Amino acid sequence: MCSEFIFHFIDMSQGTYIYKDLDPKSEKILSETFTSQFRKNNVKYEGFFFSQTIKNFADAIRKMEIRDDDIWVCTFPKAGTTWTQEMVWCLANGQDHRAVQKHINQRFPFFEFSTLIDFADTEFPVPVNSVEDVEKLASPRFIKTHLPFNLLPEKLQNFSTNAKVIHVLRNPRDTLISYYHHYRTGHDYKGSFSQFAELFLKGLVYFGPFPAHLKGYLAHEKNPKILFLKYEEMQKDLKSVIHKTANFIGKSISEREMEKLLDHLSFSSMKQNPAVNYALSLEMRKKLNLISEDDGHFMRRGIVGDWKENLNSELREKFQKWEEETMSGIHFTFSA
Ligand code: PPS
Repeated sequence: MCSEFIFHFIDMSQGTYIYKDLDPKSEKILSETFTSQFRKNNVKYEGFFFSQTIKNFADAIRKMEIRDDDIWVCTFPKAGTTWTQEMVWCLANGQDHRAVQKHINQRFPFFEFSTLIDFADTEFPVPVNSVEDVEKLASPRFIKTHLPFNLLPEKLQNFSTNAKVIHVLRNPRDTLISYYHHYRTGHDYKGSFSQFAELFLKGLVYFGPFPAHLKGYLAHEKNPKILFLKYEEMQKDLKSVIHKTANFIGKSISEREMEKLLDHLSFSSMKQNPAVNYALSLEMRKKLNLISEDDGHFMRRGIVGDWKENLNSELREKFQKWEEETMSGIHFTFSA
């Protein structure tokens, strides 16, 4: 079965939260707006927000063997992960490879998927151990992860193999908007946008806090085994990003292939491509009444600066303060 189906069967019921040191307002938002029988007991683990299920996998993840020909795409959620996965896979395998039509989750699986939700009690056809599944993949492996740097396999963290890591960044304001829609359509979140923004700023969304996630990777900016890309840069000059990425993974691309790839990776093509647009997942969720008929698309707007239309003056102020407080030491800018 196509692993896209993993999202289909998540049901709603009350969960409890054991996140330590949670302020009452956040506790209330979390317990009232973000509940599911598979999401009981969220925790702060090594500084990051997770379902408690992370604890069942963290050791295996830490000790995992890394292969020299692995390619890892590591991102904070909604940074342009799928876009980058498709670019990398096509560069590595060629766009004419017949497997390009397979779902991206099969070609480039989501490593820690099983840490997000507790599948133990379900009868649903979901990957019960996505970590083990990835460990068993044939080489070369293409692996997607949202894990913060300090929770990656140790051999990736210490760069002791020739595996390649590609990290993609997106400005936090657009990330927030995109993540809010993802939570609504994929995580059964029932709260308002402003409540979600509150959780995001406090780092109470999966893989948050955003600044710590960013800093964990940026600390290795000078390491030649890790390539940093920016969503904004991909929007502005995808051709240069493709060249840079091809170079990083040791591939070349002809002008003809480049034209084809640019077309394949355009927002309009990807929005229509069932291998990457997650449309089946959303359709199924609509049929099961988990989300409403008009609830959107995974390939939603695909623009830079969406926040300008979505953050009111109060939230802009909050964001500005938060950015100054949490990211002022970072020399990195999100503009292309
Ligand atoms: S996830 O769930 O973390 O894997 O999501 P991720 O793939 O990182 O991010 C989804 C956002 O990326 C946008 N996207 C694109 N933008 C421009 N061009 C292309 N080809 C493209 N492909 C994906 C997608 O629309 C989501 O952003 P928003 O802002 O929600 O539209």
